[in-house]
Amino acid sequence: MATILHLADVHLAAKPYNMEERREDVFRTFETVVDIILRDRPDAVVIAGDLFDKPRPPLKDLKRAARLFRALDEKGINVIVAHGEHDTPHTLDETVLTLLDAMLDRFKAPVLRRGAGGEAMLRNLVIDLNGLTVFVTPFFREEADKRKNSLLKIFRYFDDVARGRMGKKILLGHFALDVELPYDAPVSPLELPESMDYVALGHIHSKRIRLDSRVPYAYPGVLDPLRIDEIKTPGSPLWVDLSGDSPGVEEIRLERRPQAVVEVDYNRGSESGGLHTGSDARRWLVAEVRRKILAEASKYPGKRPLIHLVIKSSGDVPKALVIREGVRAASEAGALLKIHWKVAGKRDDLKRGLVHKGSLSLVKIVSDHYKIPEQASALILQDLVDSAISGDEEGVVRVLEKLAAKVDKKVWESILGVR
Ligand SMILES: [Mn+2]
Repeated sequence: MATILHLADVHLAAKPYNMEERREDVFRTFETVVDIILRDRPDAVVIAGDLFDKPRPPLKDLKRAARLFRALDEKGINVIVAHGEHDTPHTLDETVLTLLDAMLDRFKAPVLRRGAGGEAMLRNLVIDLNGLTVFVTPFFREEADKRKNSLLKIFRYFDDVARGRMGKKILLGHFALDVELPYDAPVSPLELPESMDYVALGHIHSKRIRLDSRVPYAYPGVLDPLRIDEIKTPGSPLWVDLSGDSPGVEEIRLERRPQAVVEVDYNRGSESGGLHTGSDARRWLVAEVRRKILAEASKYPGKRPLIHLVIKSSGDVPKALVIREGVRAASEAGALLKIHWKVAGKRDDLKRGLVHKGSLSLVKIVSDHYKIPEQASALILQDLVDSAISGDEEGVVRVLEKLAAKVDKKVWESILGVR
């Protein structure tokens, strides 16, 4: 056992910006990786969480994924998958990953189950591959401090098992390390089980390769950038060579749909260059939107880039005009277009509106109910409103999940009237 392919944050069935083309992109990119796997035949493929974007992907997406994993299975490729936050349901149930595990011989996605005595069966989490042992960290939907305890307990068990074994050992898991992402990180690199040769992680969407850490670890990053802030730091699958004393890691370059950001600052148009009247400013805006989209798209001949048009303004923007001109220019240039509105002040206005509307303040209700500061409550509600306005269904789900994770099970039970 010498080489593994390490992937994470694939997010199959994601549909960024509600674009069918992007849903297809995510699958295509993954299919490219599957072709590489079939050609180069690593001893194992490890996927460190968020293989699927949602716990219940559409059946057509599940079918398409199942075909790919069956192809790998039939060629004798071992695929070990950890659950991530996107593919773990909120209820204790089977998952699409445990379903694939049940269907395929060489596809393993272990979860923490309880035995007859109610004892957690940690043994299930250790996958033996003939000279390579993969220790799969289960995903815990718990608050950071509880998660930390659960993880440390499991790491201790893994260390005990690993010490008695020959061969190479890999820890696989979906969580942040505090030095990489201080927010919501349950553990530090020094708390990783010491007997591992390599720690294959997922969750952080920008690539991190830390082979000089006490226990070498890496995050491959997101397979196909999903959000505008991920464009400049796309992830890549990692070839990990474990034949030496320390692991060697090589990034696999993938071709993806080009994505670029162009920005139009409406303030500049309305203030400078003598453009004082509203109609002059609007003419300037329309011309600028068109010019920037065409110029950017021309950098990718023969491709169909996704152009992110960011409109900045400190006041009202004629949105319909921007959308009409943007769509027209993008279609002429053969590009996909996503418009992002950065209209300053709007956020604060809305927040104030949420706080002060009469005696019933939504912000106050949420803050009382979830026992979080009003500021946090306002931000969460703002995210919810923003996502809803822009038709970002996944954004809405993310916010609701965040709220759900903060609430004690007892509270939900009382809300739902179950005992
Ligand atoms: Mn992810």
